[in-house]
Amino acid sequence: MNNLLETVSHFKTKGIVDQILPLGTGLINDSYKVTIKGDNCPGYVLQRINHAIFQNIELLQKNIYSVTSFIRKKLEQNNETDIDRKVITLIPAKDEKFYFFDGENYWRMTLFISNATTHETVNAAYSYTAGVAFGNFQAMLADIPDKLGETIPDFHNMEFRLKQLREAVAQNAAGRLSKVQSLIDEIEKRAYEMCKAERWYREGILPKRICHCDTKVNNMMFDENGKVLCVIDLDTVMPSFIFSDYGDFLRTAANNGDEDDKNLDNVNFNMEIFKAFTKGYLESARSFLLPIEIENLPYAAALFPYMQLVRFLADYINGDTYYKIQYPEHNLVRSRAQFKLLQSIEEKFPEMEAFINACL
Ligand code: GN1
Ligand code: MG
Repeated sequence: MNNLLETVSHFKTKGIVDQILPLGTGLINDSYKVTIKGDNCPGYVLQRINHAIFQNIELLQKNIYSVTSFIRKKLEQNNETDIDRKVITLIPAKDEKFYFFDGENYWRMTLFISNATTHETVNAAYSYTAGVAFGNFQAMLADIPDKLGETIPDFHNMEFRLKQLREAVAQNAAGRLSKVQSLIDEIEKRAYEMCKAERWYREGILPKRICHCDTKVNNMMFDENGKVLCVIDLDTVMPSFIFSDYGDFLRTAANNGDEDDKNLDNVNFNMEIFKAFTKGYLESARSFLLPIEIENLPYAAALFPYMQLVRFLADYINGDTYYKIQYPEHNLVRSRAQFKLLQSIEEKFPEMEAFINACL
């Protein structure tokens, strides 16, 4: 706590720190809740930014500032109340920067969002509101004047992720290749089809828009009545295909099992969640979506478990250098669970297409 306390002292916080405790289950950054004595202040979130992964902290924090200040302005224009719970508030450091570098680590602080919860699983009603919220998030950012950079270049570029996997396979750094050959064959069988968004982008028929790019269900804050307050974890907000946000939410929320479920019988695609989320998303995003975007929502639902499979498996083959793991085979278990989810989604394609058509 002493070092953390020292770190906090470099930011323009108010009040006297009471406690600093670990927060959340993210696989990339380390987060802490900073509570303040008395009850005038909701407290803060302190985060150590993983700068092996986010290599341009200046750009990262500039993106987040652009996005949060733009959303805040829109909320103010709409006369919304309780704005500090509906958008993230960055706390500047004493030198006015939105991060602090201690010579080794980069840190940032935001206002804690009080009386809000995140969920690892959601029911259909929550998924519907989440769909509306992500559609709104994209719609709100449609006319942002600032040009956002890619905080992780090629983050959701499927061709690039496959290239990384193939490089990992060629190097076989951890000697794990023989264990995963059948998964690699399954990946390669689907590779051409899964890269179609990149091809359409080059042909000029599929646009990039500002997306969140990490719409895991636990990156959304709900209030006490199950209403969505805001979207958190804005590190990856950048130009991408809308498939990113639609697909990654379903990957996590519509999985009956866990992302890293060891029991593959648990892992199945939940059509009730799919329907509720899709209905909400189309209601708020339909006005700006192109036909090619709408028609390919089922593809998006398959693309994200596929991409996550490729990323987890590459990390496993590389010897676990990217994602935090809890046990040695964790990335392999994650990979298998993503593959099972992908298979379950593939079986449901016709049903998904029929539902989307019925919504229109
Ligand atoms: C990471 O930070 P977190 O845990 O919400 C990852 C996502 C993956 C996800 C898999 C910057 O998200 O892209 O989908 O893990 N974020 C980054 O759980 O790589
Ligand atoms: Mg997260």
